[in-house]
Amino acid sequence: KSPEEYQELTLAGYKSLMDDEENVNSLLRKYLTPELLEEYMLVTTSPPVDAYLYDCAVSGFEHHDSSVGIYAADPDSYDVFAKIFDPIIKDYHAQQDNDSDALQKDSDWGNVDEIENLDPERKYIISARIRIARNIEGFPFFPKLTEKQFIEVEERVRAATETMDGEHIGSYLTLSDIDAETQQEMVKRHIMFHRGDAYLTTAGCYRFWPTGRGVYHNPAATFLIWVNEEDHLRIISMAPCGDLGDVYNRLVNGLQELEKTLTFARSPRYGFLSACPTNLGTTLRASVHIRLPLLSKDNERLVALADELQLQIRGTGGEHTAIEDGVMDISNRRRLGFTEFELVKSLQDGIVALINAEEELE
Ligand code: ADP
Ligand code: CIR
Repeated sequence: KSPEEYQELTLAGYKSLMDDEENVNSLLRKYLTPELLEEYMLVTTSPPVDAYLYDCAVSGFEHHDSSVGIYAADPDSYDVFAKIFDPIIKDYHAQQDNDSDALQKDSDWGNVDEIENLDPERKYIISARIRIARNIEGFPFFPKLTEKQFIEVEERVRAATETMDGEHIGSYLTLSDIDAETQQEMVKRHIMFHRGDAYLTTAGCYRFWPTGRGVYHNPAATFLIWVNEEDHLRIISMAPCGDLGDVYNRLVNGLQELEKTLTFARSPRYGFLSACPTNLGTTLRASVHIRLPLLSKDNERLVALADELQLQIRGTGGEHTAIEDGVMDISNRRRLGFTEFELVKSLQDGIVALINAEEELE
């Protein structure tokens, strides 16, 4: 697309977003002023990526119901379009105004032994999971990854998994080798990601599908790496019970192995870089699949409690899915401004509080 075409698309996208009086909640709409639009419309990130603001904001321009509405097309997007990304990041992660210092602390996995089994009697928790996002330094993020780069990223991850040891030993499956039925079944078992999130579709996440996509996992499917979903890597540890300590330990060890061969994009201000501003910082989402039948009867109270505890409730199949059979996905909402340990501990404390509230109703 020529600069003129970009300009036209940007102006039209912005107009349709601002003219929509019914959907006024996205952070993009909140912070993208006409002045910023004017300033950034024809600016690009460094070559050879040359991402425009439009490449970042197209999803929010099209989906007015977005909560955020913007992705970074490459690491440079966060600097080049700082005046739009920075307020969005601070708003989402509830960070105080601070224009010079780091918003993210150094990585700190803390004392793994302080993270425990949250439901030894297996009354409430069906499974626990922690995932982090990583992007390999020197590559753009999904909106601007070329077909060749999708393959290169896959190759690098595949090579990095070859030295995995112990319970992390597994195999890599490239998506084009998985038939549709098996893939569906893997999605249902939370082993594989699916294609189809509308926000990601518009942002260009599924270009060249299934090229370069795949999953590495051990036979028990308790340690997994998703390759080229929303980020280059999603490193995941899971357990079919409430043993968050076990999950945490396995994640930390698996990551350390990968760090021996891969260098991940990190910024002094925002911590580890991810395509979505909501994942910056630690990039960590710790969740449990949990049934709280009594608390769930009073949804307003449950939501208020979750808000107070800085927890987010998602559906059984993940973000933008429905709660099935009472199984909620409850996780830490914040990812930036805290250490990895602090966030996992906050999820642990929050889940203990929710279980106590459930038991009070019994
Ligand atoms: P992400 O976790 O990467 O932000 P999603 O919300 O889409 O993205 O979740 C990804 C997958 O992980 C979905 O299949 C979801 O059901 C699964 N999942 C999330 N939390 C748990 C959990 N505690 N136990 C099992 N599966 C989970
Ligand atoms: C949106 O803006 O709604 C989507 N791009 C998804 C944002 C990430 N989700 C979230 O709120 N944690």
